[in-house]
Amino acid sequence: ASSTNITDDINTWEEVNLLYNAALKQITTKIEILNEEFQEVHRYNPIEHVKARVKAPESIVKKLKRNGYESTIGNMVRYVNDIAGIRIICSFTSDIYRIAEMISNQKDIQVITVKDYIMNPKNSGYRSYHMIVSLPVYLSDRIVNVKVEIQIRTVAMDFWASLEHKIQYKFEGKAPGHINEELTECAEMVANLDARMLQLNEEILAIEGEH
Ligand code: 0O2
Repeated sequence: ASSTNITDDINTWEEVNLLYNAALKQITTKIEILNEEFQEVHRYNPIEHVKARVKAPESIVKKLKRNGYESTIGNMVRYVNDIAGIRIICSFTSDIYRIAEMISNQKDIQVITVKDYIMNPKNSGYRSYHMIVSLPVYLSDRIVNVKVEIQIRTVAMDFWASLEHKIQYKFEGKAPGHINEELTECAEMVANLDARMLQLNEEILAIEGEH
C-alpha cells in the first residue's frame, strides 16, 4: 500500500476523527505493552495511568484562530499538532525519560519534536515532557501518517498542571499576581518533592538489591 501525507486527501471532520482515534488506539496499545513488559522484567510499573483524547473541534478552531489560520480541515491537520493527545502519568521523573526512550525506539514511530519542560520549565512553572510523534495508520487502500502529541509527567506535575489549567481557564489567562506567584512557588515545591521521592525510591531499590 502507498503511504500518504495526512494533509492530502482528508476532507471531513469525520475522517479526521477516525484517523486520530485510530492513531490514539495504536499508541495506547503500544504503551500498555511496554508497561506490561517492564512489569515482567523489572517487577515494577513505570506508568500510573494513561489518558487519551481527540481535541474538541471548537478547541482546534480556537487554536487555529489564535495562530492566524483559517478554519479548514487542511489547516487543522497541518498546523495543530495536538489533535490527538495522550498523557502518560508516572511516579518518578526517571520513569519519564525511560518511557520517552522506549517510545522513540519503536521503528514505526517517528519523533518529530521534543520539548523538555522538565529540564527547561515554562515561566509559569509548568513541567512536563512533550513529544510530537507520527505513526502510520493502515486504511483499506492506503497508509496515512498521523501526528500525536505525547505528554509525559509525574503524578505531582499532573496535580499542579491540572489546577493551574483550571485557574487559568477561570481567569481567562489573567489570574491575579498573587495567585500566579503562589502557583510558581507550588511548582518549585512539586519539583523538590519529585526529586526527594526519586532519591528515596533509589535508596530503597539499592537496599532491595543487596538482599
Ligand atoms: P489544552 O487545553 O491542554 O489542550 P503547539 O501545541 O505545539 O502548537 P505550544 O504552545 O508550543 O503549541 O505547545 P507546548 O507548549 O509544547 O504544549 C501545549 C500543551 O501543553 C497545552 O495544550 C497544555 O496541555 C500543556 N501546557 C503547556 N504549557 C502549560 C502551562 O503553563 N500550564 C498547563 N497547565 N499546561 C500547559 P493547549 O492546547 O495549550 O491546551
